[in-house]
Amino acid sequence: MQSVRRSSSLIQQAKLLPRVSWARSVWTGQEGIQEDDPEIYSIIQKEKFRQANGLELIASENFASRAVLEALGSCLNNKYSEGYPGARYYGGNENIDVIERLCQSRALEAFRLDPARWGVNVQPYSGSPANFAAFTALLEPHDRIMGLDLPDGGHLTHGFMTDTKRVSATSKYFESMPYRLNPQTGRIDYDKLFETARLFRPRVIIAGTTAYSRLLDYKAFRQICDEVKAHMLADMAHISGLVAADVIPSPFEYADVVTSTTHKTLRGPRSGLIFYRKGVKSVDKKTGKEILYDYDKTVNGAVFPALQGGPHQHQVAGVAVALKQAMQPEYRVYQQQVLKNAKVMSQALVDRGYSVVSGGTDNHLVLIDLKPKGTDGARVERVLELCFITVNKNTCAGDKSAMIPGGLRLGAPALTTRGFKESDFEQVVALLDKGVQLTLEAQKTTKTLREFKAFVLEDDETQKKIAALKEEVQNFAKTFSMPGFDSR
Ligand code: DSN
Repeated sequence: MQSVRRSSSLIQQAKLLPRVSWARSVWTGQEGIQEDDPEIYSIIQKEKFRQANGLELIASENFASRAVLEALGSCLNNKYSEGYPGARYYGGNENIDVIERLCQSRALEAFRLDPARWGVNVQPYSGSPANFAAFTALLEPHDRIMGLDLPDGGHLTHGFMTDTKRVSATSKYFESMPYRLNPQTGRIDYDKLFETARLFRPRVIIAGTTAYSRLLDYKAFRQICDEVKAHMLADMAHISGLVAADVIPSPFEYADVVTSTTHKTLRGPRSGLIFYRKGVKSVDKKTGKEILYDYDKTVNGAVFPALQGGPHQHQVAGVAVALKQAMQPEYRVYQQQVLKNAKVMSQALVDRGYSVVSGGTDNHLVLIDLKPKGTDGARVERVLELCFITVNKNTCAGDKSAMIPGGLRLGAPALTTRGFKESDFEQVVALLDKGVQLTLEAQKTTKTLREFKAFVLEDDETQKKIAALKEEVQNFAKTFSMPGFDSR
């Protein structure tokens, strides 16, 4: 009786399970994604269409090459390799060791670093883990750090907190004090940073930004760090491609430790790097004894075993591929074009009456403050997204909300990879401006952001205008080449 009851309940359960098609004879693992998972395949196809037919202006994005994507989608994904080359906790790493060492040596070469003076860890999964590993290496819990405040263009991981909340883990586990921009110039206020650092006595000062269009004064950071006996950590995530191409100043002359992502201007896969000084730090005046940097031990120990497990060696291989590309002459030409395009974009925006933070750009991005135009980053981002122009809303100094900030951040790297030149960027700004005009028109009848978002989807007149602009954008964008994958 018991077994009959059990089996009938099993039959009932089986009826609730999704139907499995047994038409396919045997699964081999050789099926392509189109066959194996049509649902995910079709979403990827849609994303390819979006990327190829849209205008990608997110300053931290880029289009990786086919070679990089091939490394990412390779069998290297399958391998565990906890540890470091030559000292792994798993067997079978003879090829992985070669890849990781090659990635390390290319990373040093790409940034023109002497292997006797600099080391690099290529295992961080991305920029935020790289930064947290660097803090773990340099600090004890509750030690003090200073970074550029998030609303002023710093990164979350540089220690963001509000009046009521420690938002970033950096501010939870360490004591963070922000430095800010000079409101008059829109540039970092180094005098104020120095004054605050002398009072706060941080152990680390971060020279790094995520929405700042000017060059950093690394020498000034170094002087302040020396004065207060802090480590100088440069986070070059946004600008590392420009640094590799030697078209803007490098932080390596002054910094102790340098972190980076690898997928922004650098144009590799999503991953992270930590460079650190090694060798002789100083010579003791009394004893004449050499004092060595110990970052080698602390940085590598922080990444593994302190924070991470098995490194993502498919990413490491992709980074190695991207670094090789970064040493080719055409890469320098690309980065020079990024700078030219960003400048043209900035000027075209100024010409159309936009308020560009700090008045211009020296790097790959432009930050505009939309408040003087009578709108905000959230509304404009939504309308542009519907028109296939991809941007991100961004705080400008003084903004209180990150969800409805006043600014918009625009970057040149991705479209420059697709071959956009100066006149194309003028056209991009003209299209973007149409989107802003459309936003101003559409926001007249609504109050809240939620109402606005519903209105732009429901109002016939607005929908027609969005469709027309989207068509114009797509017709323009699709004429440019698309690296990495077949888009036609
Ligand atoms: N790196 C940030 C950006 O600039 O988009 C995101 O973490």
